[in-house]
Amino acid sequence: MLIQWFPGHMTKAIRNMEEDIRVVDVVIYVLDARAPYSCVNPEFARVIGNKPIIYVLNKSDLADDEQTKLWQKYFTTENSLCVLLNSTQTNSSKVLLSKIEFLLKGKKEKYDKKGVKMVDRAMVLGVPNSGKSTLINNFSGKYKAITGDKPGVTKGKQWVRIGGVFELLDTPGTLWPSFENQEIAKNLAFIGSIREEVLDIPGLSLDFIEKVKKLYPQFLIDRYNISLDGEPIEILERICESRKFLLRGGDYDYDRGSRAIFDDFRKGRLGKITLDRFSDYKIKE
Ligand SMILES: Nc1nc2c(ncn2[C@@H]2O[C@H](COP(=O)(O)OP(=O)(O)OP(=O)(O)O)[C@@H](O)[C@H]2O)c(=O)[nH]1
Ligand SMILES: [Mg+2]
Repeated sequence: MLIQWFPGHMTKAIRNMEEDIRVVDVVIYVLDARAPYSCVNPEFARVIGNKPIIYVLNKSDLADDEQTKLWQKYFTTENSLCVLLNSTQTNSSKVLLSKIEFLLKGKKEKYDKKGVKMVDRAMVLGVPNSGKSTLINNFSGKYKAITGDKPGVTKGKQWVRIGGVFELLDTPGTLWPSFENQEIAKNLAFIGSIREEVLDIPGLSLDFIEKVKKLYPQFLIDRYNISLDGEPIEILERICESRKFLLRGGDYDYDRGSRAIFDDFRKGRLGKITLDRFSDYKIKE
C-alpha cells in the first residue's frame, strides 16, 4: 500500500501561507509529539524563510516523556525555541505566550520608543490534525475554531485576535506532494494526519502492531491481555478474538479490530507512545 494524500486545498493553503508570512513576526510550528520528526513538512521551510520559529510538541500528554525531552532539544536551535503542550488543557498556552513575548521583546521595545503600538502576528502551521485550531482556541476564550479528531478540519485561513495587540493565523493542515519515505507516511497515517478514506486501515494496523510490538510490547500485552507470538496478523486475530470482533460465520472482523487499535492509540489508552525514535533518525542522518 503506497500512501499518498495531497488534495487541491493544500496547494492553495501553501500558496496563501507564502503570501501571509510577509506580515508575520513569528511562526508557531505545531508538531505531534508522538511523531515529531514525521510532522516536519519540507514545504514549510520555504514558507517560513528566516522568521523565528517556536516549535510546539503538541499532544505531549500522549507521547513518551523520555523521547519528548530528546526531541525538544533537537528542535531548539539558534533560530528556534521548543515548548511542550497539551492544547486540550485550559490555559496551557500561557507558556507559549511568554515565549512569543520573549522572542519579540526587542522589536516591541523599538516600537514603544517610537510611540507606535504594534500588533504581533503569529502564523500557526503544521500537518493536519496536529492540534492547531485547538491550540488557538486555548489562547482565546472567545474564538472557537472548529476542531475535530480527523484531518482536514480547517479548510480556510482565519486571523484570530487575542487581547489587544496579538493576532494568530490559523491555517489548514498541509502535507507535501509525495512521500518519498513511506515510514514517515505511515507515522502520519497512524497519528491521524491522513484521510482515512485513502488508507487500508486493516493493512495499516498490521504495520502499527509490528511497530508497537517492537517499541512498547508491554502496552499491547496489558491492553489486550494477549501473547505477542507470531506475525502481526495473528496478533490482530487474537485482539479480535479477545474483543469478540467476529463476523457472522465466525471470521475475524479485521476492520473493526484494526479501528479499535487505532482508537485506543489515539485516545492514549495503549500508553504514552512515541513512534519517531530520536536515535533512529540520528543514525540515518
Ligand atoms: N490529547 C490531546 N489531544 C489534542 C491536543 N491538541 C489537539 N488535540 C485533539 O486533536 C484533534 C485535532 O485537533 P484540531 O485542533 O482540529 O487539529 P488541526 O491541526 O487544527 O487539524 P486540521 O484543521 O485538520 O489541520 C482534536 O480531536 C483535538 O481535541 C493535545 O494537546 N492533546
Ligand atoms: Mg484546524
